[in-house]
This record gives sequence, C-alpha cells and structure tokens, in this order.
Amino acid sequence: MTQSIVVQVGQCGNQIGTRFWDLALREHASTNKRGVYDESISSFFRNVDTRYDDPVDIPLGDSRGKIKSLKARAVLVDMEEGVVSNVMKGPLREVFDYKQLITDVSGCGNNWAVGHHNYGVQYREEISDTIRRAAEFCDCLQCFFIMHSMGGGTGSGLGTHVLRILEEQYPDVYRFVTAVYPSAEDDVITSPYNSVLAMRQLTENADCVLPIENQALVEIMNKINQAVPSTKIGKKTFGDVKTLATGDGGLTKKKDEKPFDTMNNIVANLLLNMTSSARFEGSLNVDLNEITMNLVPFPKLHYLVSSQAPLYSCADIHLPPRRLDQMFSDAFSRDHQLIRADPKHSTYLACALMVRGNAEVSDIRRNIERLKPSLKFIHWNQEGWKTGLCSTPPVGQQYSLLTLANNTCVRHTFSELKDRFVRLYKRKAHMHHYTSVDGMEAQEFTDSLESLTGIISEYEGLETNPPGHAARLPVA
Ligand SMILES: Nc1nc2c(ncn2[C@@H]2O[C@H](COP(=O)(O)OP(=O)(O)OP(=O)(O)O)[C@@H](O)[C@H]2O)c(=O)[nH]1
Ligand SMILES: [Mg+2]
Repeated sequence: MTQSIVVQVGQCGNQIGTRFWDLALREHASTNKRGVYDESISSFFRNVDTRYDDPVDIPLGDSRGKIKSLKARAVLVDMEEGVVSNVMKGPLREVFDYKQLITDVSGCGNNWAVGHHNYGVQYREEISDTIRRAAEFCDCLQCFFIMHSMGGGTGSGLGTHVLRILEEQYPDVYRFVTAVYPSAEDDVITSPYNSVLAMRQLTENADCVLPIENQALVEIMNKINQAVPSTKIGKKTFGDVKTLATGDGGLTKKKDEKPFDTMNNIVANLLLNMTSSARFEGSLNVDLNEITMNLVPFPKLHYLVSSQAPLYSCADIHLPPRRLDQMFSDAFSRDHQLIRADPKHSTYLACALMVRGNAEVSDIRRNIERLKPSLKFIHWNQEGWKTGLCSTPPVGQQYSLLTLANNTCVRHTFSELKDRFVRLYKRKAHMHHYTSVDGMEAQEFTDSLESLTGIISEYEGLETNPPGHAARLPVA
C-alpha cells in the first residue's frame, strides 16, 4: 500500500483540509469496527501507538479521547495563526501534532508576492524539514495533495512555492492540487492577480489540478437545500438524509461548524472519493498515478473538471428516488460540476468514472454506452474512459460517483479570470503592492498572463479541431 501527504496552505486550504480529515476518520471508523490499524488507514494516517500490532483506537462516535494514536499525514501552513490555532483547539486537535504546523502572525494580506517571495524564502527550510519528516514516516510515498485557495496571499503565493519545493525535492511523487477559484463577487480585490500568478505555477509544477469555483459550491448547496430543506431535516420530517454538504457523524458537531464548512464538505467528499481506492480495497481500483496517466494527454493540460452524484441520498419516499442510472446522468449535468461550466457542450479529452459502493462493472459499461451519444469526445480518443469501482461506499450511502474530466469547458472559467485580471492590469492598478516586494518582478505579471492565455488557446484549439484535420499539437 502507498501513502499520501496532504499539505494545506492558508485559510481556505486548512479549512478544507480539516473537513477532509474529519470525514476520512468518519469513513474509517464506520468500516473498521474493531479499530485495528490496517493498510487502509495507513495510507493517510500514521499510528503513534507504540504497541504497533495491537488494536489502535479509531475515534468511533463520541469517544474522542481515543483519537490519540492516529496522526494525519498532513502539514498545516498558514502565515496567520487564527485558523490553525482554532483547529488545535477544536475536536480534531489530537489528529495533528505541533511539529506538523507552520504558522506566522501577520498573513500575506491578500498579496501573492508576499506569500511566494517573502515567506517562501523565509520559511523554505522549515517547510522542507517538516515535509521531509512526514515523508520519512511513509514506506512508499506516492502523492502529495496540496490544498489552497487561489484568491488570497498565503494559499496562492506560499502554496505555489511549496509546490516548487516538492517538484525539486520529490520529482517522482505525484502532485495533485485542489485549488479554490474566487467568485466574481469575491471580497478580495486583488484576487484576479493572485489567481493568475498562482496559475502559472500550477501549470508548470503540478501533475494534476482540480479547479473548484466557490460560486459552483454555493449553487450546489442551494440545490441541496431546495431538495432537502434543512428545517425539515431538523424536525425529522425526512429519514436519515445524507448530503454532500453535511458532516454528520464526524468529530465536528453542529455547534462548532464554521461558515464555509458546508461548502468545504463538498470538496472534502471529492477528495474522499478520489482517494477511496487508495484507502480501501476494491474490485477495480484506480491507482492515483493512473489518473494522470489516463487523463492528462499533454503535460500542461492537467486541469480536471470534477462532478459528484448523488448530492443527497435518502430512503424517504418524499424525496425523488435516485436510481443508479440517474446518478450517472446527474454527474454529467451542468449543476453537478464543481466549476460553473457545462462539459456536455464542450469536448472531452478523457473522462474517469469513479464509482463507490453497490455497483457492478456492467452498470458502469451500460451507462457509458447510454451517455456516449450525448457527449463529444476528441476524435483521437473516442474511447477515452477510465473506470474505477471501490466496494466501500461513502458513509450512509449505497453508492456514489465521482467524475474527473479533462474537458475543454474549463477554458471558460479561465477566460473569465483572465478578463478580470486584464481589467486591473491595463490600469496597472494595485501593482505597486506586488512590485515593491523583494524578489518580485513586473515581468511575472506578463509571463503569468501569457501562460494563462496559452492554456486557454490550447483548450480552444482542441475544441475547434474537427476530425480529420491535423490537430495543432499543444506545446509540451
Ligand atoms: N471554499 C472556501 N473558500 C474559502 C475558504 N476560506 C477562504 N475562501 C476563499 O479564499 C479566498 C481568500 O483566500 P484565503 O484562503 O482566505 O487566503 P489565505 O490563503 O489565507 O491568504 P491571506 O489571508 O491573504 O494571507 C477568497 O476567495 C475566499 O472566498 C474556505 O474555507 N472555503
Ligand atoms: Mg489568511
């Protein structure tokens, strides 16, 4: 079994990370009833119980005291103290030890350059050492999962500096990035700069990026709330409703929930589903390295659009039934995507279907055949499907589906971001905050814009090349 390390950077990265660890513990607690430290748990947790072969205490239900013997394979970085110190005061405090934390006091003030250049240089060694310590606890380190937002300063700036450190020091370990893109109404005025500067680094140094738009998360949440009104859940009008946005059964209780938690639970579920075959046995496992191998045909075009279904599940007859086939149809619809885009109207370069729970390979094949006529695959990869089946379903559900698509629709999200960047950049507004930072060159703005424009036009080129015409090959 291989292991992965999560590096969570900045407010958003740490808040999403916390939801991931909480829900991952919930999953292991529900499947590993005897509380034995096994290979499944070892992929993301290490055992600090010195009686190695004895059962360890996995935090089941309310027995919070028992968490002490498991530590997350995580590194928490934030240049403000608030979020990380809240984590260390909260119900998950025992999952991390202080040697895994790197914090400062002042934050990066929503400035990519401060995170990337100032703190990047200042904390480089400490970050390398902390990651090395986490890596030394692994027998076979396969992946890093880096989580951060694009719009602020720490996650986008220092997060992408961490990515460079990983690229230099662990060139053979896969780097998956979960990147939260700001919505147009974001309260960070400089978020287009931070996002575009960070994107150049993601394009250059990541193996695979899962872009997520906050606006898409809000829309998914609204859809869930419409279908499953929370007041009714409170009054127990419905049976045991499970939605992607609730974290019931985790260590965090309702009263401790933070504003972003419901949105972050959706992202945490994406990561749980993506890593399920690394964490559980399955009949048709998709190894994490197979994701990049199968879904990334050109090195820089490694942005994967994700979607999940069902958004909620409930045995109650008052809710529309969500049959297995419906789950496949839903996952391809616009309103299940984690970015605001419609993959059905664009071109697939490849697509992974990662199913968990009570389903057969034949169910997957049948649905591929059924959906195929409504989807446009690039002419040189008409059979570009990768399928996985993990027999362990998410907690409380019969089955779930995660799709990861390399689809040209992602260019619309990037074009919107580019427009917002250009609006500021053509007036050089706010630029002095960046260029006054040691190590930051004005040239980085032009280079980053050029890099983004390149990605957009490569995806565009693949969409407009009709079959039979020699495709303009993306630059490697
Ligand atoms: N989905 C989600 N988005 C978040 C969360 N926290 C912040 N954001 C978004 O992230 C962007 C701001 O980035 P932060 O992560 O707060 O910034 P940071 O990385 O801590 O950087 P600085 O505070 O500038 O040093 C905005 O677009 C916020 O809407 C979160 O927990 N979940
Ligand atoms: Mg912050």
